[in-house]
Amino acid sequence: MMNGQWVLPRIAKKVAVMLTAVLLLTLTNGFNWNTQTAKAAGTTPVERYGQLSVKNGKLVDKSGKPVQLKGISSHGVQWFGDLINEDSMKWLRDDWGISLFRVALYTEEDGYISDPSLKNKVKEAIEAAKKLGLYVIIDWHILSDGDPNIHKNEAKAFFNEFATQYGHLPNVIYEVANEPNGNVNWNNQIRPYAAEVSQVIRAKDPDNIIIVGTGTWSQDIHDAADNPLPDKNTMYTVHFYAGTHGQYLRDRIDYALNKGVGIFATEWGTSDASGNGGPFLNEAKVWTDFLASRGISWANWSLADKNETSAALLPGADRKGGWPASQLSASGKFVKQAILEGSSNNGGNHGGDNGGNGDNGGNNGGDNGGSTPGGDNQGIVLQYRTGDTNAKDNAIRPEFNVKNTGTAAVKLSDLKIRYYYTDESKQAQQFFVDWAKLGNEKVKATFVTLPNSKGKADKYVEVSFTDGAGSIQPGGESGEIQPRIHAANWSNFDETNDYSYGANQTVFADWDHATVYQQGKLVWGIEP
Ligand code: IDC
Repeated sequence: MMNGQWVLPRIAKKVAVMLTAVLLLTLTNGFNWNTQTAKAAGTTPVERYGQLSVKNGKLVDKSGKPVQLKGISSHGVQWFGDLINEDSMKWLRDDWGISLFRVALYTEEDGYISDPSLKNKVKEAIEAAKKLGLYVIIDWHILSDGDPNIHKNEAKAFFNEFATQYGHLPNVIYEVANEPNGNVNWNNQIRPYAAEVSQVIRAKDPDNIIIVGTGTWSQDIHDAADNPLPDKNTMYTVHFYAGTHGQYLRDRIDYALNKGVGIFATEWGTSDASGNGGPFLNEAKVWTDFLASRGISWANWSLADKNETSAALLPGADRKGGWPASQLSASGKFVKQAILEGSSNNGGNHGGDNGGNGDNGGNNGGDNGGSTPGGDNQGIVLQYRTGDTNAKDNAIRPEFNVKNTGTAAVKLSDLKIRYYYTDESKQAQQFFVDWAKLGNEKVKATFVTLPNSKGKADKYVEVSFTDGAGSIQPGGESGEIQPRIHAANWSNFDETNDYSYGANQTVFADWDHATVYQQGKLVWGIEP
């Protein structure tokens, strides 16, 4: 039964994602943003903001005002270098409103270490950025070489050359280690490496921003926040992929901001962490809104026409800009709009002005003070479908499947799923499990009445798992869980006003209107 059923959900998921994309685009097309270009405004981003620095954990312009830079990252210059040129960057500035361009110089994977001539592409991008008045990130893109110390000597020589040649330009930003990963951590490997490379840069360039990658593919910003580098114009890298990383990582950002360190999202994608899957545009919107509210600068992955979700261009796109909508991927369209929305390229309205790192305005669901997220899971995905389409009968039948797209096994007993609804009955609630692949008896639930009802929710059912339920392996899933909820007196519900109800989602697909917690930390979904 399971096997037969899973084909359909996949197709349906694709359709659902496409519909979401269409809906999102339709909605955002209605927005009335100012599309004035840099040219029309008469100034370029670098003319407006000038020399950047870090003040109280914020990126600020020449006059000390917070600034949020937004733009795009190249893909690997060894593969998609032909998309990096003055024409394409000019187009991105004038049509997309970018203020920032990142050049990804892979060290390995046929990158700089084996082909040093690739640095000429970086120079070409810097020269173009200088002409166009764009900020440019020189990204030392370690990836398969998880420990930055492996190529430390090459890094020092490289940054010495670039700081000597370009350090006088206000355009330049150094990113000294894209994504440390594997058996490395901040205090033992990354920080010492960054201190040494920074010294080389600072000997030639006293003030331009240096951005340092953090552990676990630049997700361990809390470690950097606990022991930052002494250089005052240093910021720390957070990377996220909307299909993989959620609230726990936003909480880490707030933790770091509250400690007064500057965070820069030099790379993020609308896909999952593989660069493919999705696009997860709803989750991406939560992220871009969050970054805007905190005034955090970002570059999207990536300017490529590779056949993968995170690539902004469709295969065969023109190499020199001039891209019509028909050459943009769903991700590219979303990202272009996210850059244009509230873009600082419309004349002096700094996106970061409404940010603020001290007061989080309750956006993140409360206390992030002392608690860094402990778990290393990055990949819980909740899929949902409604088990019946009668929204006004006596049953609520939310069906779930939990996927683990992370790299570590996840104990089911560490997870809780919350499904939010309005309880018309005002009675005690009954919970049954009609079927669960992992064993009906291993699924438990409690009901919680919200102290203050929130629009479409005054109650939630919290589904949990017994110790005997076991673990979900990386790449694995729980399999279907089919619960049923009734009021004690079997009276009817009205599900049409329920926050977590998806009337049209009759086949499994990702669902962010129900939430998942791992050891009490929100790891999936959006609370009402
Ligand atoms: C991915 C590319 C993909 C390429 C792969 C390996 O999208 O085409 O095959 O690298 O080189 C990162 C990395 C970034 C990854 C990206 C998506 O910084 O190099 O690009 N990603 O996997 N960190 C998290 C995700």
